[in-house]
Formats: sequence, C-alpha cells, structure tokens
Amino acid sequence: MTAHPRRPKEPRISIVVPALNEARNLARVLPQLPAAHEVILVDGGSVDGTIGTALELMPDIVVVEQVRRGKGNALAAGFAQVTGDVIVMFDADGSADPAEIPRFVQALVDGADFAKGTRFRAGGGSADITPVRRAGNGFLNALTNRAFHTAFTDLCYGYNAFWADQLPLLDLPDHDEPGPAGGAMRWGDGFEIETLINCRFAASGARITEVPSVERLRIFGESNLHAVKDGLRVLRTVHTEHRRARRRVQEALQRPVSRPQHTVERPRISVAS
Ligand SMILES: Nc1nc2c(ncn2[C@@H]2O[C@H](COP(=O)(O)OP(=O)(O)OP(=O)(O)O)[C@@H](O)[C@H]2O)c(=O)[nH]1
Ligand SMILES: [Mg+2]
Repeated sequence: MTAHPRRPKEPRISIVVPALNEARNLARVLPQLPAAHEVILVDGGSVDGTIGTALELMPDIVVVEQVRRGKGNALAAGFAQVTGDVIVMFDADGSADPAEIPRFVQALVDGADFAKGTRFRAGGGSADITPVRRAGNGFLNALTNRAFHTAFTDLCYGYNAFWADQLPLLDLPDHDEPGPAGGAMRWGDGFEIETLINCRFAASGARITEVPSVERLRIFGESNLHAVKDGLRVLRTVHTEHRRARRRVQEALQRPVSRPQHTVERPRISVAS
C-alpha cells in the first residue's frame, strides 16, 4: 500500500474518549495516553465526577457534553470537535491499551484510510470477551463480509482510527439535535456505531488495514453493552447499511453518463505489518 501524497507523515492525533461514569478508570487511563494534539472527552451525563476527574488529571482536555444518549452519539459529538489529522476512538474503561495507538497511526501513515482494530488476527486477543459475545460477533462479522465483500475479522470492536478527512464520507447522524421524547435511543446513537462506520468505509471503497489489538479487562465498573439488545441493533445496521450502499449504486447508475460515475470498489483489507 502506498502512502497518500497529501497526508502528513507526522499527523496531529486527536483521541476521542466516550465516557459514562468512568471517573475511576480515567484516573488510570488518562495518565497513560501518549502525547497527542488533543484529547476529547465526551461525557454522557455521568454522575460520578467523570468530568472533574478528567480536568484535574489533564487540564487541557477538551470536554464535550453529548446531547442525546449512547456511545454512537458520543463519538459523533466528539468527532465534530476534532481539529487534528487522525482520529483515534478510545474507550475510557481501561480496555484499550494506549501503547497500541502508534500502531494504528502507522497503519494510516502507511496508506490506510481506516485502521480497524482486531482481536482475532495473530497478535490480537481479548481478556474481556464472553463466549456469547464472541459467537454473536462472529456471526455478524460473517454476515457483513458477505454483504460488503469484505474480509473483516472483528466487526464489533471499538478501538479504531481513521483520517479526519474521511469524516464527511461517514455522514454520521446529526449529533446535536435533541433525542426522541421519552428518552428512546435514536438510530445510530448506540453501540451499532462501530458497525455503521465499518460498513460506510467498506461501501466507499476505502483502504482498510486491520491492526491486531489486545483488549484488556475493564478496570472498574460495569459494561453498558447488552449482548442481545445491542446485537440486534448491529444486525439491523448491517441490513440498513447494505440497502443504503445498494441504493447509492443504483442512483449513480441512473445519472447521465456525462456526469462522473460513483463507483463502488471492493475494499481491500490488509493487515498491519
Ligand atoms: N459518553 C458516553 N459514553 C458511553 C456511553 N455508553 C458507553 N460509553 C462509553 O463507551 C465505552 C465503551 O462502553 P462499554 O460499556 O465499556 O462497552 P463494552 O466495551 O462493549 O463493554 P465491556 O467489554 O464489558 O467493557 C466506555 O468508555 C463507556 O464509558 C454513552 O451513552 N455516552
Ligand atoms: Mg468496554
């Protein structure tokens, strides 16, 4: 893979950290982060002093308070504040190893548009995944690969990085409109965000490199993910994203030939060396 001619060799790194009641974990995680252009903490209305702890440990951290609920909305709100070249999606619970960030960035500098973390290639692993989650992830991963002609190995993993210039292509839901009455979670706002991002990169023909990653145990507190409920949201996402991608191809085919054609390449997925 060749490096992109107009992208910097030493990109400014923006680390986006969604956090819901992660004060105790942030006390361990933030001091371990490597030097970055900016760290953006997106708080989901925490009641445990998450924002205060973050500011105490890292006075220049950018704090964003999300408008709606869910990790997807948090990430979209954080991405909107990014001023760097590369975005790293980084969980606050201690499960992501900060020492891996340079590997994600290197994959991008080497030519990838999207550096996708994987626990299931040589060099990757997980101390955290349960048999039920592993099976569900495997099934949804296979389904996505069939639908998008991809070779993903770990669909539902939150540790990823991409060039900020790809944000318009992702076309994420508006992050600051108020949510539905009654507090229901809006589509795209939940844990399906990772699948949505993967599918949109795949449909756009982006250059994707999988980066082996070792997921650690959450240090304190409890998971916000519910295997069945969130698994069903991911399933629906694969379906709706597949339909969206097909619709875009149909629309492109119906345009007059004199206009530039939207082509959908089969994305090539390589593995970080
Ligand atoms: N701002 C915000 N952050 C959230 C929300 N839901 C989850 N998060 C954060 O997103 C990250 C991932 O959520 P987790 O609850 O750890 O989900 P998970 O990693 O799938 O589950 P475990 O493997 O059990 O840790 C953590 O940093 C959470 O604090 C939310 O609604 N708003
Ligand atoms: Mg976690």
